[in-house]
Amino acid sequence: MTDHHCILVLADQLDWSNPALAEARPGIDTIVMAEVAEEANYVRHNRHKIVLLFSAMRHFAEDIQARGFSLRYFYLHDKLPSLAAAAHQALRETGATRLRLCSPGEYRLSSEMDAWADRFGLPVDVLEDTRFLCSLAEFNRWASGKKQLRMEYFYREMRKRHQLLLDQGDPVGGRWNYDAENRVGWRNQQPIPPRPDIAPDKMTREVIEEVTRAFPDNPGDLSQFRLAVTHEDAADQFEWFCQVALPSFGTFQDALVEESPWVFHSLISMYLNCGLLAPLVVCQRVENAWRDGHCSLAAAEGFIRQVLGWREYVRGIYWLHMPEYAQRNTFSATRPLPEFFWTAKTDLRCLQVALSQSLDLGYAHHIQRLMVIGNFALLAGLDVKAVCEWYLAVYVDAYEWVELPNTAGMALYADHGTMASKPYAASGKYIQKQGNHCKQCRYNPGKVTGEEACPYNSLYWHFIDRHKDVLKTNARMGLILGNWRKRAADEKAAIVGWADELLTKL
Ligand code: FAD
Ligand code: DLZ
Repeated sequence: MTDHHCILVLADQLDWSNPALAEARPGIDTIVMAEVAEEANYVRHNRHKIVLLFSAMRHFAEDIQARGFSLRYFYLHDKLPSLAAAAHQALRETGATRLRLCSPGEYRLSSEMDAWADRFGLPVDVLEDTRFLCSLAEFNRWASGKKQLRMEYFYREMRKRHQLLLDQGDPVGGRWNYDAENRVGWRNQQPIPPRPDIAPDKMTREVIEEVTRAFPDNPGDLSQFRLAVTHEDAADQFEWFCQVALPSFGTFQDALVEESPWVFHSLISMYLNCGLLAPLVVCQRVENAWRDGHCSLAAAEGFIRQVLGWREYVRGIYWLHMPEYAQRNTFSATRPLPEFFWTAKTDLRCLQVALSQSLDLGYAHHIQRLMVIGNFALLAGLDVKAVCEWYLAVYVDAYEWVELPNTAGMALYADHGTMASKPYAASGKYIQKQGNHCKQCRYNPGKVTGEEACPYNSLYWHFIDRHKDVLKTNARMGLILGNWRKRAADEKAAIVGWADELLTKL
């Protein structure tokens, strides 16, 4: 008799290229999916993320059955506590001789799974996740022997390997990177098109009701839930981006905008990260948009660099350095997370906008995450683990493999430069330059001390002053440290004293 296997599919592995599914045998194997409390509660997840995953799982489950597979689906109300409990129960019910699954995206789960074979008393095959464009072995090979890793060089290799934006092996247009053209600040230059709405279908409406009941204290305003939950709808959303927003994506990639949470961004990270979209497909589609004359090279290259470069790079860094990476804290930052991270009640306009949309929608674009919220956390010396946990909880696209290097590494410089060549610390002037929040704010980005002064300004100098010994080892910080050193002692004392007062009030 043929051996019968159970194939466990996690909520962020919802595609047929999932290696465990690719080998599944209809009529023989049982596919197992489970909505479980442990995964929903390991941080206070945004309800948008829970609805997205549960509804996408239920829609994918329909597809699985339509293709003739047996399915064991555990609903939240079945009250299976954990993925291990669900897998174990499915193995017992079906009498399967083996469990197979694609390796998970978080170290926490991956190390737990090491004990599953003993616990279940049968073989457990954890297959390499082949849904990325760079395998972990390839990344490790690229990283090996290098004193310092930089995304830009990795990205060039990836462009060559996947034949993207190349002209006979050279970068099209003669340059690898058009970032310098993608930093225009927002001054209401053009209308921002409204996003096409996806009305939740019956299945999603049921999930919304269940999640509202089961997670009453989690962030997320579900009356605003408009995410795609199927491959088809995610592809339509991405196509809308390519046709309507992509031409302006590059130019305003770093813009901070009062009127729109999304600006011209693609809004696809949540789909890429759970399997509703595939990274190579979106890169190729964007390259074709450029080749068809639909967008500038700066827009196409800017987009492809994010997906082919940054997304793959952060994953490589995560698995290269875990579990030690999660313990790093360059600046020994331990200040507790202020309550307003969970309420958005702050009179700093840029921070209030970024926090409230993060809590309500589970979305903020890169510059809001990095230069508004992350920058504030860096300057204020907020506890690295607490900040990382907040990011993991709040965003619909957050899984530790991508969240941790971005938050601890890029935003907080807690990894001492593994991700970023210098801390992304900035004063209120940067925020003013990039957008129009300051006009609505009670603070003045031109002032450094006093009740009207933008808090980012004195906090910025406080950060430079308190970490000057660490920062002076970084050549890129030399100019700014020199400027600070040259200032009069009483002026420095006034700025540091004012920032101290602000920090005490936090
Ligand atoms: P776009 O701006 O349209 O970019 C296109 C795509 O590029 C994104 O969908 C994403 O897949 C990819 N991308 C862009 N930048 C990055 C990056 N730095 N790392 C990885 N992929 C990238 N992204 C996540 O997917 N999950 C997270 O948990 C996450 N946490 C972050 C935390 C911090 C502190 C920072 C600074 C960034 C974080 N990012 C994270 C990266 C980035 O902010 C989001 O991918 C992006 O904002 C998602 O919106 P979008 O789809 O509209 O992206
Ligand atoms: C994030 C999440 C949530 C909220 N719920 C589930 C779940 O009920 N079942 C499941 O299989 N996966 C869930 N996930 C995604 C997992 O946490 C994810 O697979 C790991 O974080 C690894 O990336």
